[in-house]
Amino acid sequence: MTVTREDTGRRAAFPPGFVWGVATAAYQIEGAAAEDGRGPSVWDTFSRVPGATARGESGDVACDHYHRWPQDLDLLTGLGVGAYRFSVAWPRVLPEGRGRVNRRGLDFYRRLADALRERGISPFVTLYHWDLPQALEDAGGWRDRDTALYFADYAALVQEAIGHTEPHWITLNEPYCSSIVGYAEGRHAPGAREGHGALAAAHHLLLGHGLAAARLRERGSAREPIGITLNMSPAVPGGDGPADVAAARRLDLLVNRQFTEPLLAGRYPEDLAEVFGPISDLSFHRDGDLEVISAPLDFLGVNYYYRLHAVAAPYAEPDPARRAACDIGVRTVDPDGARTSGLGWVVEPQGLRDTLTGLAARYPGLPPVHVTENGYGDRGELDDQGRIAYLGDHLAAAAGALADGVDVRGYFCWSLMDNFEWARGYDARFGLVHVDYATQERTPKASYRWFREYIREPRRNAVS
Ligand code: IFM
Repeated sequence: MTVTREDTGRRAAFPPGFVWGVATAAYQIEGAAAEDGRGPSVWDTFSRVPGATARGESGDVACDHYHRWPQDLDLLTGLGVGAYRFSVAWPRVLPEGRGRVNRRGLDFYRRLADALRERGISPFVTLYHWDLPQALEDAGGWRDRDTALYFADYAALVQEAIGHTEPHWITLNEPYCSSIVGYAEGRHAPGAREGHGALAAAHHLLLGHGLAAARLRERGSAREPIGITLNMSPAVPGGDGPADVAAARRLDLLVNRQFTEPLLAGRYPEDLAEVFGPISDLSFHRDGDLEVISAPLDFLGVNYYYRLHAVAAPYAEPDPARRAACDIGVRTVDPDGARTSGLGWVVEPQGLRDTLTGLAARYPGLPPVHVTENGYGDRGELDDQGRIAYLGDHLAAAAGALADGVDVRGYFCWSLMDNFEWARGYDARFGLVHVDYATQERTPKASYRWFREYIREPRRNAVS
């Protein structure tokens, strides 16, 4: 069945009660990096490493949301969203990651969550969007099992402070990035290029999710749904031969199944040892971990941006024992004539529908799904027709998945406003609202107005 933007890509294609929202993350918008007792995170450290981020940029000031949040909440109200996904900065509430609590940090998030509720906007709270307290990284970071235990303590602390606002809890954002991109590719904090360490990080992030989810469930009310957000990128062969098919399968393992199999099926992927055996004995897997990790979720968050087209390639490191975990004999290619975003990312809306229907097919009993991120990057045009086309086509794809029977409950556009795009710095912009970083002036783009119209409830005819 082909679903076009015209036939299902309208508000009417989504059921009553569908959640419409926008998303942000603490380090990307807050700024105030050294204020009110916040401790340093791995991103504060990493962004100071020469060459680590474009133009040496950091989240020191970002969108200054820490001071301007009431104005940013006005933008949410003006947009008409029913939900706002933001993240809590672990080092703002626990400057050393554990032990000493920074009440001023907790107060900030309490004020924010209370104000959202007062405006009739549901908080979707991500507990970890990559800003590990530096003190914990110094002690081993996510390579170390204890970090998962500290994460659960931190989650319980945040729940005490804002659980009364009945948020949806998202334990982790994109553990693929915080493990493989951070500990294997080194493109993100903490900038490591490791084999075993990155795989241990991936596992300990999942364990941290499971431990935190159990604590939240133990102490929270039934009105605080608990989930996790994964970045899903279908890996498809970029060529015809069996070697490319095998390459796509390895990439699917690295990016997707490494996380979905333990979480949603309570098992490790069948090819995990085959692909990663040369760099790790996987000794960080302990008895009982899978039960913790696979405890039922109230929802799954899916972030979708693009598909990956994989072809077989030589390993970068000939000695298997010295390979980084991302060195799996795969190269990605862009399909000929591909449509691309303003940042050159391949645009394939069908990949969102395939992701959602593929999850439902592979995992019977899949929990309800929220698309917790989807968005378009460019250099900051105010008349951002490329973003409008991207969002419209991906909403049609989400509607297509609904038509296929997938229980999709919500859609969050990334992002409310332009922000610090990690290693790419401020030049790459994903916002519905433009931010002038020199003045901090916010200007809604054409896509802001378009999204507002798109999600608006159909008006009732006042004359009966
Ligand atoms: O900006 C990021 C976000 O932090 C995580 N998901 C992808 C976005 C765009 O790259």
